[in-house]
Amino acid sequence: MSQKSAFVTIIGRPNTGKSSLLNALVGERIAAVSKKPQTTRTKITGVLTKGDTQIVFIDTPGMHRAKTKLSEHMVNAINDGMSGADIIVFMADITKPVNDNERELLNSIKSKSCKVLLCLNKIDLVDKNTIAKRLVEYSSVYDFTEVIPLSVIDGDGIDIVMDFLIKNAKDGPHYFPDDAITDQPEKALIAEKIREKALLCLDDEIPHGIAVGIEAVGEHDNRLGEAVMDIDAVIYCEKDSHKGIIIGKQGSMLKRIGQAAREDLEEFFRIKVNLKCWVKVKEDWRNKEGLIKNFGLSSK
Ligand SMILES: Nc1nc2c(ncn2[C@@H]2O[C@H](COP(=O)(O)OP(=O)(O)OP(=O)(O)O)[C@@H](O)[C@H]2O)c(=O)[nH]1
Ligand SMILES: [Mg+2]
Repeated sequence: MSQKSAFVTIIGRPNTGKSSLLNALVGERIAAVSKKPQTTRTKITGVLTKGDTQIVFIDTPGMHRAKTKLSEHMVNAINDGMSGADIIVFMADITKPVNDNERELLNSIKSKSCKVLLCLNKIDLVDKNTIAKRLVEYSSVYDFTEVIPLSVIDGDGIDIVMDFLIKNAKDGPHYFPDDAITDQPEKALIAEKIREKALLCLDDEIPHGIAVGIEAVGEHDNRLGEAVMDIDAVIYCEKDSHKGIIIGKQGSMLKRIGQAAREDLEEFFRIKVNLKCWVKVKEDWRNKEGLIKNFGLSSK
């Protein structure tokens, strides 16, 4: 049987549902998803092998104007993610009109020879007229290979996206083992799950300043002879006042974040988890190259 493969990079403005699509296509929650823009900070690889075809997905941070050193790395990660793509999935939020960031991003890919699929996401939130209107709007900016309106949340249209990708895969080797779902190291996956829960629980202002470091991962058998995964994690923030909020009254917020993260980790790794979380302040870390690198967020 001949093997087929394709590198598929998902790009678009923040909060359009790129990571949600990656998770839906791969069938596992690899990438953090939240309603806050700029959730994804670095490129994240997801892998799906169906029969003779392997699709390697690259989820990227949402395109935005860089304001911190971290944002510069995020924007680099987008370009880096696109460099080897066979297919680009341009993800748009159908509830919003095309904006300048998107025009710029689309202009920048005009010179590329790869196929470009437009996914108009969140059709669960609009009527048929809006779908038609956006279709015309986006098609006037770029000559897309195909346009698929979808709702990742409802699982509506995912199969059409999948069919398009499989149809457009080319003869080529499988780059990952056929049962792989990601190339993210275990520690990175754990850190992202904890950060996702912090984003979920915390106010708008703090989340962008949060990073999660995993200090140790181990395993032991409990008294019942069950395997337990031990995780020591540190949630970093930029100010003492933020530290107080993350810990909460008598530790209530940290407990909430930790509990939600533990449940998610147990489901993902299918093992009992003993998660210990601390909070530390690293002032202005988003502008410090050393710390950005430490948190695994450097694009270099
Ligand atoms: N209503 C609706 N919401 C959706 C849909 N798909 C994703 N969302 C929501 O949109 C928000 C953003 O989703 P993400 O997947 O984190 O978006 P993203 O494009 O990866 O965002 P960044 O990483 O910040 O660039 C989340 O609250 C999702 O639950 C959809 O089909 N319909
Ligand atoms: Mg994302």
